Amino acid sequence: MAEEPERRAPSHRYGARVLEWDDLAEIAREIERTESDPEGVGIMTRKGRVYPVRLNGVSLKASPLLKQELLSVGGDAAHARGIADHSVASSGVLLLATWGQYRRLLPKLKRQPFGLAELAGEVDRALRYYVARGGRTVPLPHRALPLGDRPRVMGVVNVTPDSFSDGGRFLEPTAAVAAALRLAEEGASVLDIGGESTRPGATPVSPEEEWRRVAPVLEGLRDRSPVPVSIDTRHPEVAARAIDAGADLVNDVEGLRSEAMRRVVARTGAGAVVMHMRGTPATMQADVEYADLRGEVFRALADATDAAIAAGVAPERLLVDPGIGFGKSAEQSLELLVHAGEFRSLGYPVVVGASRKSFLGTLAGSPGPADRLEAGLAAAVLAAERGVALVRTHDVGPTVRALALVAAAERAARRAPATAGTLATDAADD
Ligand code: HH2
Repeated sequence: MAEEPERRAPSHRYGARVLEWDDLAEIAREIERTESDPEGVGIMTRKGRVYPVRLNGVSLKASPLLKQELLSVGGDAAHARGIADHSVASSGVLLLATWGQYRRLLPKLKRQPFGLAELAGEVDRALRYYVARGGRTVPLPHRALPLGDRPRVMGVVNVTPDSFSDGGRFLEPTAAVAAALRLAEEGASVLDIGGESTRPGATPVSPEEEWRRVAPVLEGLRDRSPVPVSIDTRHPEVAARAIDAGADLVNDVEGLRSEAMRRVVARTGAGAVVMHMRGTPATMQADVEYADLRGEVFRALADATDAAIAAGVAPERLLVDPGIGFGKSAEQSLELLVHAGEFRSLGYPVVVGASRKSFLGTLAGSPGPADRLEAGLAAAVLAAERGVALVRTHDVGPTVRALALVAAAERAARRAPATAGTLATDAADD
């Protein structure tokens, strides 16, 4: 008779458990629980997480030096194989280092040639912006917008006959004003009013017609909205009149690419959501090929915000948005959503609009916009977890309730460790 194999439960003598953390405070608290030396908590916290930083176009001369310097502080850097045999002129580089290793690397790089000093400044800023948490207030012409204290919601009201999810519902101004005020009551921190559909292939609307649609709604909200109002427009003349009529933000799906739009925003002191879109709503789905989707969107947003600042727009009034669904396939929209946190490296609050969009239908199997609430809530939670400051949605009440859980989880993660003093991230003593 065959012998029964011996059955033994696996050993859990040490309770080996892989920990999940994100926030430095969380790492410090876990290290404290080992009853480690308080000084060690600070030192080890800075070793508790690797921050991968992606760079483009690092020269043949700079790449090996960068790798060598990073290896010397205990990190590493990936670059093109062709750097070694000089078959390429430049390379994309991926830096892999802990906070402490960056703090030792960056001063060294600042003394190096071949553009490494400038590169160090950029890496330093990206890291600081990425880890920066906490609330701030965006100054706006009529009302201020608090952001960053918790994930907040931008409620959408489209005063159009043809918007993809709410077209025709709010063409009557009193209905639109009532709907917007209801969204504010449900917890929206901004109301986004649009008079032109920008869904793929939508018929463009003249600025006159767009203004005819939105003017009475803005007028109705001017003294009644408890929260800032944003005008969703690509037309500078509509933006200027809207700000005069009480709007605080310009939500421009063309990312302030028009010089006239940049001038309007600069002159009025309005805030601006700079969204990424290649081409126009009529043409954007014709070419959805990207060699490096996130890299290209990042570069375009960096260029657009730089141009806005050069035109006189105050950086603290800018927000950025990767433009989900605008010239992107369903998979590309998903990629931008799950990596939305990377855009925080630009230093501006990140906005994401996924609500009811077709990629949710494609990926979650919900055919019509009306069936996409649950997938939209999941998208909002994914975005908020990644540090997106403002989620644009048609479904305000449910989204506010879903994001309250994300806010509670964040508060718990950021609870200060007992040895808070040791967390001064600039100390270079690891
Ligand atoms: N999406 C739409 C419109 N404006 N603005 C920002 N910043 N981000 C977005 O993702 C975004 C946006 C499209 O949605 P909707 O307004 O509901 O539809 P339509 O363009 O058909 O009116």
